[in-house]
Amino acid sequence: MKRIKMNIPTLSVEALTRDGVLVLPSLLSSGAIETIKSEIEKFDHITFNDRIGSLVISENKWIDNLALCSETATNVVLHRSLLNLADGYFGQKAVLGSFRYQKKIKPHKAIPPHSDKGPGLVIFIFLNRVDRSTGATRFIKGSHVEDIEKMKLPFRHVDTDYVRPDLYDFDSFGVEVAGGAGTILIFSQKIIHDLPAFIRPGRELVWATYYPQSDSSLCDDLLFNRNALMMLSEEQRSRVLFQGVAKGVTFTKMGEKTSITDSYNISTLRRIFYLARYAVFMISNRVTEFWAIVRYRQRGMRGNVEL
Ligand SMILES: O=C(O)CCC(=O)C(=O)O
Ligand SMILES: [Fe+2]
Repeated sequence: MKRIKMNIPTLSVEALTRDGVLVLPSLLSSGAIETIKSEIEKFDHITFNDRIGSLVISENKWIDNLALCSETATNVVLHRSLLNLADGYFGQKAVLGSFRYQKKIKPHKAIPPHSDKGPGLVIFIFLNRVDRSTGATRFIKGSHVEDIEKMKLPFRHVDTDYVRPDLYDFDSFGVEVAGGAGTILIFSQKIIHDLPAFIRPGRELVWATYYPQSDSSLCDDLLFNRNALMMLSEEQRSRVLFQGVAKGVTFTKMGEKTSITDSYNISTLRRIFYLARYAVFMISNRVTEFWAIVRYRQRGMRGNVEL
C-alpha cells in the first residue's frame, strides 16, 4: 500500500478549538481518492436488510463499517496527522468511534440548524466536488462552546438538538464547505450546523467520528466483537485466523462473493417486501413527527410554549 501524504497546516488544532470547524480543501491526493472509490465499489451492493453491507435510507446510501471494505480509507482516518489533530483537540488520545461511507442518491431538502449531541469530532472526506449544488454543510463558528439550552426547539430527538433558525445568521457568522475531491472537513459534533437544500445528487464522503478515549463506550464496535479473538491463546488463534479465508463464504457481500445471507435463500420478492415494510415504518414515523410539529406550532402561536 502506498504511503498517504497529508499535510495538515500548523495551528490547525488552535483554529479547530476556537471555531469548532476546519475546512482543508483538496487535502487528499486524487490517487488516494481513486483507490478508496474502487475499494468501495466492490462493496457497493444494495441489500435491504443487511447492516453489514450497504443500505439505502431516505436520500442516502450508507456503508456502516468502512473498515470492512476500504483499507485506504482506514489508513487515512488513522493517519498520524489527523490523529495528532484529534488528540490535540481532545487533550487526550482520540479513538475511532464510527466509520461510514455516505452517498447522496437524491436531491435533498434542507436539514435545519442543529447540534449533534456528544463529545465527538466529525471528519468528512469528500470523494468528489463539494459545493452548494451537491450539498454544502454550513456552520456557526464558535457555537460548539455555547450554551444552546435556550435556543433548542422542544422536539425530542435522541442524537440531535434542533435549534431556532431565526437565531442563527449563517450568512454573517457561518463557514460553508466547498472544494474539490479530497477536501477534508472537521467539526465538533456540538457545533450548530445545517445543510441547505440542494439539487444535484452524487455527493460521496467518508464520515468518521473520533471520540476522546475516556468516552470510548460511545464507539461503534468496528471489529464486531472480534476483540474476543485477540484474547485467545496462540494455539486457539491458529484455528480461527488463517490465510485464504477470503475465498470462502463471508458475512459481507463483496462483489460476486458468496455471503452467508445468500444461504438464507431470501428471494428478490421477499427482499422487496422487506423494503416496502420498512418504507411503511419510516412513513408512519414521519407522519407522527409531522403532527408533533403541527401541534407544537399551534401551541406556540397561542403563546403557550416558551422558547
Ligand atoms: O450531510 C451533511 O452535510 C450534514 C448532515 C448532518 O448534519 C447530519 O446528518 O447531522
Ligand atoms: Fe448534523
